[in-house]
Amino acid sequence: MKPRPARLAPAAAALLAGCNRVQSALAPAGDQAAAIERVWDLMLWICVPMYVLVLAALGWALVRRRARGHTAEGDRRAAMGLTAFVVLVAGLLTVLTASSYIADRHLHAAVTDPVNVRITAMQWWWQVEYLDPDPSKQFTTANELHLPVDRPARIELRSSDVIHSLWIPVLNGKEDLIPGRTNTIVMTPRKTGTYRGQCAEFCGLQHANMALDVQIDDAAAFTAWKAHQRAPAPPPSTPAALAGLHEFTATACAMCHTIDGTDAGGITGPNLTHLASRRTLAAGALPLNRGTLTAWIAAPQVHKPGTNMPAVPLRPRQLEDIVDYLMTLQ
Ligand code: HEC
Ligand SMILES: [Cu+2]
Repeated sequence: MKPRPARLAPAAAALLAGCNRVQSALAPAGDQAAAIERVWDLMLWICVPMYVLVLAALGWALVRRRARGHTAEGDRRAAMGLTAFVVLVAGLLTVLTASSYIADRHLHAAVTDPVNVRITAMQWWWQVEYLDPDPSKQFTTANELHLPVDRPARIELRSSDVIHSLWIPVLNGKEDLIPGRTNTIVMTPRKTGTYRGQCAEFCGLQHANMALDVQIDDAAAFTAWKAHQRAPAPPPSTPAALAGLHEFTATACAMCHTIDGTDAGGITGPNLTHLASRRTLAAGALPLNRGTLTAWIAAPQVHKPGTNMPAVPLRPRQLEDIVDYLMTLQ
């Protein structure tokens, strides 16, 4: 995978994402997106020649009109030509309708042994829960979706505030997340790699900064990732990190964020248990590193104006310690 253009403005990064194939419906990495792409290809290859044909006929008609007046023989041929054209159009429309129907069957085909995930959209980030019949094996992360290759994923979609839409173009089409409703979408990845999804339904001020980092791994890497995410946060190992954990739980942070294995149990913000293992911060608004993390906590409204995370007043020392601690949350 090519390195991500970390310093570009998010809108430009999103645009480029379409070109470097991490977020392109024309570079499918899964069965459902491939079925959609087949319809797209067919439409292109039918509609482009038809368009050219119609324009050619129009040009021909314009020239002919001046060349000759109309005769009975000419009228008969025109009627025959027109009838043939109507039959052709009806036939091609039937092909397009049938292909769209077949693609739809692919998108909604039953799957066996799926990975079960629940994605809840919030203004303006994604909560991602990995479901398991055994509750002790469930865990929650945010703004990243990891899936194993060659195994279907059944994703339950919910919203906690307004209507959002999940779109991971390399895996499937769009599906709305609607408050008070549960939708589901199935994705069967076929190619490992790093991809990108994006909210595709205008949902307020930071709608454009509502991206989802998508990672398709082989089965072994996925299992290892899952086992790691299920584990509680590693205990702080340096005095600064220990102080950071204390500041985190003593200030407002813990009211909104959960860190498993600590007293922090807030649920209005993303789960931070393994924050440092993510690639991005605040739903793709920033790449994740020490500098951006510090900047984000110091002034979230500067980096994502309107975000539901307030700036919590912290002394420089407190901020440093909290960042020290959060960076240990691998
Ligand atoms: C009133 C609730 C609230 C408080 C208090 C709060 N946050 Fe947040 N935090 C949020 C929300 C909501 C988001 C998601 C913002 C977004 O992406 O739009 C967030 C995002 C984050 C993220 C990015 C997480 C990710 O998955 O990318 C970090 C890190 C973070 N907060 C750390 C902190 C720290 C440290 C404090 C204390 C100094 C704190 N927060 C205080 C609500 C809060
Ligand atoms: Cu949204």
